[in-house]
Amino acid sequence: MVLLAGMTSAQNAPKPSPAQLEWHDTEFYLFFHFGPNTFTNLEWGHGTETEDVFNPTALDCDQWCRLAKQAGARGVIITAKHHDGFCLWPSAFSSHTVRESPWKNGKGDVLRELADAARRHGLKLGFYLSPWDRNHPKYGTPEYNDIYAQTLTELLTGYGELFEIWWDGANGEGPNGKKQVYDFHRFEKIAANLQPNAVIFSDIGPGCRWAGNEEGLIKTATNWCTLDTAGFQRGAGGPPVDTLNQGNVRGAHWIPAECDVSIRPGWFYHPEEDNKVKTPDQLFNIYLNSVGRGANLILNVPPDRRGRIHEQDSAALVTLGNLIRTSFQHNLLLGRRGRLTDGNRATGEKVSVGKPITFDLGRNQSISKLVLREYLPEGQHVQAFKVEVKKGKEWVEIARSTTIGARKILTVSGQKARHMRITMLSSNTPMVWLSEVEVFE
Ligand code: FUL
Repeated sequence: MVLLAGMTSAQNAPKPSPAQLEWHDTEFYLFFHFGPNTFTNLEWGHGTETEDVFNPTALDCDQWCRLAKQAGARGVIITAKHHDGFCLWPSAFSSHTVRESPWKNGKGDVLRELADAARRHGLKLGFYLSPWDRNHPKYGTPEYNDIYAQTLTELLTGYGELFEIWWDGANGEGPNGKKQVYDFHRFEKIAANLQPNAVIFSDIGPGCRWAGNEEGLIKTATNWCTLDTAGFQRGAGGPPVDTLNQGNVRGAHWIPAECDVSIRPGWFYHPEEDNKVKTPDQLFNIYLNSVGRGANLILNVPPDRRGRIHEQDSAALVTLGNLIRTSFQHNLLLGRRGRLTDGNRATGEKVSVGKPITFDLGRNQSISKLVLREYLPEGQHVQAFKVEVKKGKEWVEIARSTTIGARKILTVSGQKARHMRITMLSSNTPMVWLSEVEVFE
């Protein structure tokens, strides 16, 4: 086959691994920032705090998971170790852990409690393990890589199957601070061996990428799951934030975006922020502009000093869950046009660019949301598309957008129609694969 300049063969285009495909289906999960900062009221603990500050009075991981389910989340990720180095489990490679704290007389393990609760509630589990460590005496020396590798191994072998591992790029060491040269290659190999189904998050993957902001948003309609990483590093050496947000058209690697945001201004719990919890409408808008633009959403909900999700946050989560459920409850197209409407993301149909695909809703119906999904096992190819409905004899355009990927949600409130057609306007390849088209009232 002869390729025109700038055209990628569908065969050569990057495609998601089986682990990434599953990750795409996870879509929305909660993040829990919990540790000494919860008690000292800091965002970045210094690593010098004494372990006795950590003492939740009524830790209840079942409550966290119950709320995650009610919010419509499919997984949970916790800060096993944040930048202060404190380990929420009794790690053999640190003396700054729950074991040295008064909580449960040093016999507790937050990760065990969360892992058990997550399994009881059918939620996937992931761990954040900060590379930057302000406590560990070996930080800044080659031996710290051994410590990190051993610590990672503990996490990957002790708590069952994980779906994601979170590597934060932040490092606040000043000009005279310690400089760690991380052996990320070694850490990636350990993860691939011990947890092949876990996707690694960092600024540049390899499993998924930071979306370039902490507002939880894909900021324009465009979001490619592909990214060029050559010449870039994690942390300060990452690609420009706009590139992280949009990805690269025909990028070399499948590294989809994950949007992170906190339900409160801070990542950790601060009592003075109890009245600054985002409203359900704000959260739903974030959902539409992350999951609805083909990214995954990780929403941070920091447990308080009791070790419970605060009442303000839990109320917002429950209403968010209701908004998501009711908005996407009745797919008016379900079963109306073969594979594209079979409700099964594991099936797809090949579609020609420029040739409209028509849908019949059976009768005149109100339409407020459209959902399109590309068939990801074949990669991501659509650059632009439009949606029209029939008004009398005329086809009238009601929406036009760029990229589809894992999921594109379009809000088209106030439309009424029976016949609808969708046309792919441009793409990386002459044929594209779609998986689902859905219409909601
Ligand atoms: C940042 C960190 O520095 C924050 O404390 C928080 O963990 C956030 C998710 O990532 O880089």
